[in-house]
Amino acid sequence: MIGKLTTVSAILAAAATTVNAHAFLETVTVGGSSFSKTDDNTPIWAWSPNNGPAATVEDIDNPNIACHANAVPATNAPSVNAGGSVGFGWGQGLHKWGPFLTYAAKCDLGCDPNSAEFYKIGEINIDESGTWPVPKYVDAGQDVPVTLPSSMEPGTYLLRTENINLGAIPAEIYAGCVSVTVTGGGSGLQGETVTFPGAYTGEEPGLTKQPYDVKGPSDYNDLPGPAVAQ
Ligand SMILES: [Cu+2]
Repeated sequence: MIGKLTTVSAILAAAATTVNAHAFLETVTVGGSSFSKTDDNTPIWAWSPNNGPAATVEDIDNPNIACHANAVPATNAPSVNAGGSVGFGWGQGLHKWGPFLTYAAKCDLGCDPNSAEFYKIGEINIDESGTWPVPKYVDAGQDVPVTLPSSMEPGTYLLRTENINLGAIPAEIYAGCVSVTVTGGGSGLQGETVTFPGAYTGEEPGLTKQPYDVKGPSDYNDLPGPAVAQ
């Protein structure tokens, strides 16, 4: 009996671990200041922690794909210079296989993330040594970085950080949003814009690739979404 209970407990513990193998955007570092999602003045959009991805490739038109479930706009947009960096602090528990993408849309506080026109401004792929960015940054306790293009025109932006989990069937998309005020800058990003939902069909090679087929960036050179804007 004790043995059986122990086994059941072990199974429940394993199941709990599996369920918790999901994570959300918890902190952000903007212009040298760090904010937590629980801060009153956080620029991180609030969301409902539904213990799952924002969307999957079978659920690709889910509006939650923009900024996670039931996202609510932040009320603070801290300043950062165009050409500067932003660090996304994802919680531990993201899956190991997949890239990080960063998108940016001109979007005032209170804007609708589903109608925002996003440029892609960053991609972090598997590296030449075969290491994906989750183990490289998140599991190592480091922020996932993006450098804001110096061409960005000044204004309020919605930054969207996205992690794709190629290891699940269907593949999962994790997303979080942050509002920032870009200062300085240039005459505007050049490139294609997309909306979320709308950016992906779910059938892109970059969303359907099997992780065991990816040993390095040459095996995964078709990340979903538009080219990185200049
Ligand atoms: Cu998962």
